[in-house]
Amino acid sequence: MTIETHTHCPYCALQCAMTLTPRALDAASGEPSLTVTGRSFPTNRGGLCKKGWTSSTLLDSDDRIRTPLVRDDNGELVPAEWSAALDLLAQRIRALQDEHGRDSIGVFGGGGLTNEKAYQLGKFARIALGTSRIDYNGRFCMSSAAAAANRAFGIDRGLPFPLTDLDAAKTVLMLGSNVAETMPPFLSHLAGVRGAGGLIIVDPRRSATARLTEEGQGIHVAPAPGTDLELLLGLTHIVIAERLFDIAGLEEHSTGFDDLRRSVAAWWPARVQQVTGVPVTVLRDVARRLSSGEETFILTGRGVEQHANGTDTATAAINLALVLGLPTRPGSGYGTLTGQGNGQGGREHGQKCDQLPGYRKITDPAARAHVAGVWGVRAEDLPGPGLPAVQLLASIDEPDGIRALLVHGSNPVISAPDVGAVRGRLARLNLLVVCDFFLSETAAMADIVLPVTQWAEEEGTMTNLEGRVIRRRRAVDPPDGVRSELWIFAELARRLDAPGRFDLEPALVFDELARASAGGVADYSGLSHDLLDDGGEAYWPYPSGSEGTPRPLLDGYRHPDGRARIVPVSVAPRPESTATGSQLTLITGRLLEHYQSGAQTRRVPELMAARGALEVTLHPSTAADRGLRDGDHAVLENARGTVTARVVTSVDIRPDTVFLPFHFTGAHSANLLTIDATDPISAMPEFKTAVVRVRAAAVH
Ligand SMILES: Nc1nc2c(c(=O)[nH]1)N[C@H]1C(S)=C(S)[C@@H](COP(=O)(O)OP(=O)(O)OC[C@H]3O[C@@H](n4cnc5c(=O)[nH]c(N)nc54)[C@H](O)[C@@H]3O)O[C@H]1N2
Ligand SMILES: Nc1nc2c(c(=O)[nH]1)N[C@H]1C(S)=C(S)[C@@H](COP(=O)(O)OP(=O)(O)OC[C@H]3O[C@@H](n4cnc5c(=O)[nH]c(N)nc54)[C@H](O)[C@@H]3O)O[C@H]1N2
Ligand code: SF4
Ligand SMILES: [Mo]
Repeated sequence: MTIETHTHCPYCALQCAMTLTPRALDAASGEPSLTVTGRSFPTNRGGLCKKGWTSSTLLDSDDRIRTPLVRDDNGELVPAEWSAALDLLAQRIRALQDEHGRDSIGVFGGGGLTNEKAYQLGKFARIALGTSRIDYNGRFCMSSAAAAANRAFGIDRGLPFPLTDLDAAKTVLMLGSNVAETMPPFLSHLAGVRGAGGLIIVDPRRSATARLTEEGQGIHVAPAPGTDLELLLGLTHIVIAERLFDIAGLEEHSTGFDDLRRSVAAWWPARVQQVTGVPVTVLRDVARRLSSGEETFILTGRGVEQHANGTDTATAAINLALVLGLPTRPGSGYGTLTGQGNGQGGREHGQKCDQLPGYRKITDPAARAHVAGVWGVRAEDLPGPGLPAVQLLASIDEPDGIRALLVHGSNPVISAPDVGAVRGRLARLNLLVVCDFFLSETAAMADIVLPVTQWAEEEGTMTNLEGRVIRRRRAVDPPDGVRSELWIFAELARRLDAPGRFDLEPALVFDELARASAGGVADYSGLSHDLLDDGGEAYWPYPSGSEGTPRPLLDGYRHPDGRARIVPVSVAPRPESTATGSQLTLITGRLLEHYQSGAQTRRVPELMAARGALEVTLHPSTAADRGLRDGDHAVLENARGTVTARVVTSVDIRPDTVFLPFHFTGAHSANLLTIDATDPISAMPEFKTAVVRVRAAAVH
């Protein structure tokens, strides 16, 4: 009898449902030991993308680390026994704590960790290490959208509605999202709106998603990179000036409209056209479509959020949605598309530097008392807020900064902004520890590397982009020599004489997480592995005794008075002046075949065969000006770094703009060029734009 396991994809937040079926491993053929098939589920409807189809390859990969590695006196990483590696690690942590204090140990988590691991990591940092210095890669991903939603709605659930609500949409405005490459099965939910001619994609590139608007299926709006805030202020100006909205409803459900009206007054259409390059006629057309009163959605992605003004831009999108009444209108909505597999759950359970489980604030005395009670410690012994990711990494060079970093589920040597500087800093740490399945670029720099289980080798839960909590299931035994992260936390906690429990069983950790979250914004207290195994629809908030909440905003906003906050925002100077003369604006993003830093997908032969090397996209005229043709090599440079890439010319990009994906390594890392300036509210880095010069590379 074949035993099938019903689980979900290891990669992105769509968390497509899949079935894993064992097959005899034929070492010679190199075929994976599990076959993957798409499974019917409301989000992916049986579909998977290339990354999902090939995901099981990595379970059997020769590149897997199967024993702890410790750097020896010659600077080489050499295999070690688990007990020896953990003893050494605990001893080195204690020595650094004795000399430099508890905040000298930093922790860097990931939005791909299960809820159980993310929760336990936050607890481990606060009560086993006693450090405030924990943050995670979600700071690079969701922080601006989260900050804007919390401020406006009092709750941050990426999509506050099930994806299937999109099926009946008549108009969808998507800003800075390329779902055709980043979540391909998502497209089934756009079929209806395309049929209605109402898909509006805002992207400076004619991306694969922007091309879905062709042949009367919608509009592609291509503003100058980094001008979405002005665009949104302009659209709001038109909606207000042309009275395309219901003012009584707006004033009943929100506060701050008068300030908003004043703040958009100066963004008349001609001025917006001048700044963004989007014609006045298009602005008016978009504003009127959004105001039709039919099923209408506004969605944002990283293209508008990953800027030093990302929170304000997301806020401007929310303000437009509020003026139009979308968040509380049944059949319509506002949302952001969460990115990493557990990007939603990963931001709720305490790996953020300012947060305790249940999306509680670490500065709130009641939250501290509740969580300390669950953990069995005194509230006064919990550390206070720490530093967000970019500042955490920068603190390595500061006298009272971190001396050690424990990395769980991220590869910042590729994915952090200004990685040239990050690489230097990590090399200056006294102790770098990385838990991973592979020797990622960050693991390769570590003093201690601990090999962990992969997705199909462990139980747990993930919270997808809709706020739906789903089960990750174990389908195969892990290889000898690797351990679960929950086991590593427990073993280290014991060696560090930590208070509190560190359970090994994911179901028990989940039960504790549920208790810790009770009464918080992200309340999971009514959930358990058993309940999820029964296949119910489980959207948080799911307080004990309730049924879950697929559409939390239809019950009213989560501020005490039940009203949304309209926060007027304005345009501020950019961290780096706009490209002038022969300079170009670099924009960065993703390719269908690769996931994030590429630590996983660069190890899948099929994906590498499809996309094996870095390519820079240039407009043909821009290339010609520099004597470049398709297939040539170009050098991109600025004060921070130099990147070489093969040239691909395309009319899908503006002549003043170039595009690089950030999935590649060494001199092909786009983040050698990005700036570490951050948003003042969310601490999100300016990943999406940088000023570069481009020239032909010397002959090869
Ligand atoms: N294949 C693949 N899929 C993924 C991932 C992956 O690495 N690979 N990662 C997952 C994760 S963690 C995330 S966060 C999501 C991200 O998913 P998306 O947000 O869809 O991904 P990006 O490609 O980063 O950015 C989207 C678009 O923003 C555009 N853009 C750049 N600058 C600007 C700008 O100034 N304004 C506007 N309006 N648009 C701009 C880019 O041209 C790009 O097409 O994808 C998830 N899915
Ligand atoms: N220029 C530019 N830079 C960007 C972006 C961009 O658009 N442009 N996007 C940003 C965004 S949105 C994101 S989300 C980040 C992501 O970038 P990273 O944080 O680097 O994410 P990954 O590449 O997914 O790294 C995950 C690492 O952890 C390992 N891993 C996976 N699961 C687990 C687990 O359960 N436990 C442990 N211990 N390890 C695990 C993987 O093998 C991999 O090495 O990149 C950001 N960087
Ligand atoms: S869209 Fe995302 S979840 Fe679905 S198969 Fe692809 S990577 Fe996996
Ligand atoms: Mo992300």
